[in-house]
Amino acid sequence: MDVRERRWLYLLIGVFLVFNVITLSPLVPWQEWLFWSDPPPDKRVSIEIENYQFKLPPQGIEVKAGEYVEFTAVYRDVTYGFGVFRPDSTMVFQMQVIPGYENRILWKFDAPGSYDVRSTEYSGPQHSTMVIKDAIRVTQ
Ligand SMILES: [Cu+2]
Repeated sequence: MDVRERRWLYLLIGVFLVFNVITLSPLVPWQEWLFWSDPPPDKRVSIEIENYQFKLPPQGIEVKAGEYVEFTAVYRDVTYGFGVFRPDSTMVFQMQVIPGYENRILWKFDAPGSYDVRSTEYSGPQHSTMVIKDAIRVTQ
């Protein structure tokens, strides 16, 4: 390897290391969530799906902005998606849910409002009906 090539290689390795140290560092003031963070959930919400029907908690889903919510989804027949959307149809988050497992996601809502739940994985001919408007209410 040529000396100039070796210098470039070392420079690139240095840039890679510095970039990763900075972006993974807890010293970065805007870094709220660290890769190794494992906060305990403030609230747990169980969701079941079978035969193209979401079974949400009967009392509805009401959470507070800023609290950690653990969504647990158990799907009984095929692979569905669990997606949460804002009223303007932009996605907040989604997870693919494998049937027969307890699929978990931890989320913190930043803004109060009403959120829709949709299946985000094509699951068959009734997939497009899998929408629940205003399924999650996030309060201040
Ligand atoms: Cu679907």
